[in-house]
Amino acid sequence: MIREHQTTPFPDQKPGTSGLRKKVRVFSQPNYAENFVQSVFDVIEGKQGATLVIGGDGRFLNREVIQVAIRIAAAAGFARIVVGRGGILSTPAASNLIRLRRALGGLILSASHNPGGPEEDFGIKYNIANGGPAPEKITDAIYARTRAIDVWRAVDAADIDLDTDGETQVGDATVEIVDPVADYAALMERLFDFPAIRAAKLTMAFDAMSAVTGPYAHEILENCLSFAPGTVRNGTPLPDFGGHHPDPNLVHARALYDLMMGPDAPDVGAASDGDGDRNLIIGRARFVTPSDSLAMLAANAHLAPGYKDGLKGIARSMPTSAAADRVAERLGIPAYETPTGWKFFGNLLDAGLATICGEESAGTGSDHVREKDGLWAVLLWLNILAATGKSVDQLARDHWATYGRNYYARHDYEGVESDRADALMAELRGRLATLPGARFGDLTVETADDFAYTDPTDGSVSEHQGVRILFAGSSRIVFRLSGTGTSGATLRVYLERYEAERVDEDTTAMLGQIAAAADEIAGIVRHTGRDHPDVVT
Ligand code: VG1
Ligand code: CO
Repeated sequence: MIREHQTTPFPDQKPGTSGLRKKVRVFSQPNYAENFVQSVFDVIEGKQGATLVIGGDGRFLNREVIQVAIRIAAAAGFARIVVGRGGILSTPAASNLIRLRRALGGLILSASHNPGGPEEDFGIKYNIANGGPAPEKITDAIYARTRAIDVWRAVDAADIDLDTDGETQVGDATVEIVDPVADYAALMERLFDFPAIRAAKLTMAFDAMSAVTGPYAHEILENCLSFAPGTVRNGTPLPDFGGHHPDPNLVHARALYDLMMGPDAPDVGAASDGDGDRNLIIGRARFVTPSDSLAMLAANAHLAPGYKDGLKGIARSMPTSAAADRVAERLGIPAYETPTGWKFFGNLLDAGLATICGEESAGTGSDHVREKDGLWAVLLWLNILAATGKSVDQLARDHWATYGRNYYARHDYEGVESDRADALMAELRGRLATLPGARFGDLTVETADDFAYTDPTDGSVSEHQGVRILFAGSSRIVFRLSGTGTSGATLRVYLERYEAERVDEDTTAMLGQIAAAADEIAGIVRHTGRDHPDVVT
């Protein structure tokens, strides 16, 4: 039996860079999750008889929202609902499952790298049939629907057992509980040379950060690839990620960083985030920035079986450094520059224009799914190290000797009052026309603009995607506000400087002048009242 539940709209259900993210106490309000899930289903077509995939990163509220979503999906006409056992699916594994099962789409329950627990964050994201995040056209329609919704419908049924593989009926829908790891592990085994990785006998520390990649890493790294037991650390997903931020950067994966800089470092250090789509790569005494990692993976991808025929193109988000563009140029393939967020890569991948994509925020992936993929990046690194016999440090040095180096850092100012952050961006946008020709220390502004993107496949336009200041000599500053936070605003300032010859310098020193120029241009201290960033990555 389907029951109708009267409701009223919430005004704040606008999806951000990657789905709807809110504090758990916001999501726990009566009707809050129900309204959003129903709004998704009200907007998408073709539900009758279709398949839906549901899974999440195991954070606080995951199981409860899955039970609700199953009942609403069954009422909406889905015939089959495929759910990861225990409610677990990493974001890339969910993307793979959507494609494999020819599902209409999927609900991924995660707030990714944001912390979890009763006082922290939860999120819901809808992915479409290609396995990728819904494009803006759809997220805008979902938002519009959340503003008008007055009823949600659910099959009147009890919670189902999420922990036992097999099928259950909920109304007219069949709910299928599946192994969250098996299909994904099989895909990785097709793409990479597992025997060569085994034979290389590399040592590694992988920090799953008490988040979703634990079960995937245990199976793939320790069971399939024979890395020593204990290679995977923090390998059990916890609802509050052990009280940490599951964000694989130098601040939140500090223990891994310290290990890799110390005398007992293994060959490779790696980590992934809450939902398994980000990656951190650290060699022995060598941190690789995500922008460099994208370039190095693209330059060497042909060494892995899945990419032996080469790449069709490389795409990066606008704030990501231009290191990958130099690789594309040398390979004679196109380079694409998109707004921040994986949803902008989907069309390029579907159209066969790009094979590898990446973001400065530790996201790298390829056309094997339609999400960024943390373990995929780790495995591609391992495959390349095994095929070349080089260390991470050697590979990085050889890369810079060939291409030059893009020194790069991102400065985050977190929890800034929204009004003050908005004022900073508005003032900056107002000044853009006056900047070309202006000098800041040794730096001369060449161009300054507000990035707009026209999708080459469907012509859709996305404006106001970040302010770019380009200096003579290809140094660059980008300013934008985060679209994934749940309190206040986060100002992101991206600093970049290219050097063809001087490739072995200290990043902070190399970026000092550019950082000073960023404050002078945008008035960061004046607007935010902060004299240093909260996080530097
Ligand atoms: C951030 C990153 C962006 C990434 C997004 C989702 O967005 O900058 O590159 O795609 O998070 O990543 P924003 O709007 O806060 O800058 V994940 O791993 O949190 O889904
Ligand atoms: Co993520």
